[in-house]
Amino acid sequence: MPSRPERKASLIVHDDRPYNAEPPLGRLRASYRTPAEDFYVRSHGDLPNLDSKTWRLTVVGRAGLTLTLSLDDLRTGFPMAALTATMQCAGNRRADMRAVAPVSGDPWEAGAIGTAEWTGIRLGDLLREAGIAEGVDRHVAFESHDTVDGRPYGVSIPLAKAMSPETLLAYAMNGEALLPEHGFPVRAVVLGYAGVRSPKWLRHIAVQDHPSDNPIQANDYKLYPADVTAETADPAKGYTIETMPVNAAICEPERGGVLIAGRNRVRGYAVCGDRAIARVDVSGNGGRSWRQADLEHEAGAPFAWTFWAADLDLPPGEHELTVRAWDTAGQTQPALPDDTWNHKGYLCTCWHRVRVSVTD
Ligand SMILES: Nc1nc2c(c(=O)[nH]1)N[C@H]1C(S)=C(S)[C@@H](COP(=O)(O)O)O[C@H]1N2
Ligand SMILES: [Mo]
Repeated sequence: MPSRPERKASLIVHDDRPYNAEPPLGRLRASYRTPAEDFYVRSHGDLPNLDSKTWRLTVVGRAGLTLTLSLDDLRTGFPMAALTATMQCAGNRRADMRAVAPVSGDPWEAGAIGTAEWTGIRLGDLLREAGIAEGVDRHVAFESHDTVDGRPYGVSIPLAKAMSPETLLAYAMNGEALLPEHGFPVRAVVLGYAGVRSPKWLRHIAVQDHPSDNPIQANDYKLYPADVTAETADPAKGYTIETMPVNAAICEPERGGVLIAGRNRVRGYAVCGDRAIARVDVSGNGGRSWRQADLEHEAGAPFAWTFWAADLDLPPGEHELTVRAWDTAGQTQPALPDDTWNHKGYLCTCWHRVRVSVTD
């Protein structure tokens, strides 16, 4: 495994502190399971440096029942669970929205996404051990070791999602211990939801009858209408971002690339929170005509992205390549970033457009 500075040097770094970085898209498309060192890093505070030997997780379950667990307790006390799944930041592709009008936050390109095999235990198994049964109108609140504006990072998810088999507490990524920047020693992996609901560096879990009042949950990661500004935003009225919508990106060629006229292979990813991708359309002329991409589905990875590839015959000149995916509910993506623009720049799902020059 490359060292931390080496890993950082090979990513596109948006900020040093907090550390935020994404891989170049060509590298992202190179392997279905993203190597941990190529996986985007999104952090809100400083990266904690934790010792797995002294690390403990506290879980407040049924009234009066609190569990304190070591990493060994998790490994040996519960059945192991592994799932290949995609994690994606709600701010993925924000750069495209920023082109319409200013938005807050880092200008992520389409690399704030990655897919890994996550290994750990099912959160539901742990909650049952803590005396929790399925229930509506209840929430599972997490707290982490990193601090954001003087408070621990904290979010919550509905109890039903926490109890579902696709919600894990993971201690390994692609068969190896988590890297420090991805949440060592243990993080939640809430598949199909925006990355923000998958807290890293876990330290505390509580089942309660209201969502977390932590600012990350209560104020941030809300979807607002286009006419709401930073000044007028009322978090109580914003929609809490959970399940991710259908999205797709062209990874190769890259924006501004120079190609040779003739047949060119275009490759990328398509993804949808908790549904499968049914179809991917690719265009060599900005969406005036489309052709079908070949899809690479992975059996047994229902929460993971679909890789796609298509050959386009491109004459000399300037061209706009674009892609749109369809999910199994027949839903597709808006054409323009204007269609879903919001001042936080979340959930940018417009057709991904890549301008290239084609020479003889
Ligand atoms: N404790 C903690 N967990 C966190 C965050 C964080 O800053 N602190 N960032 C969240 C966000 S917004 C995303 S998109 C994912 C990113 O996970 P990664 O850095 O492993 O790719 O982690 C989530 N979990
Ligand atoms: Mo995120």
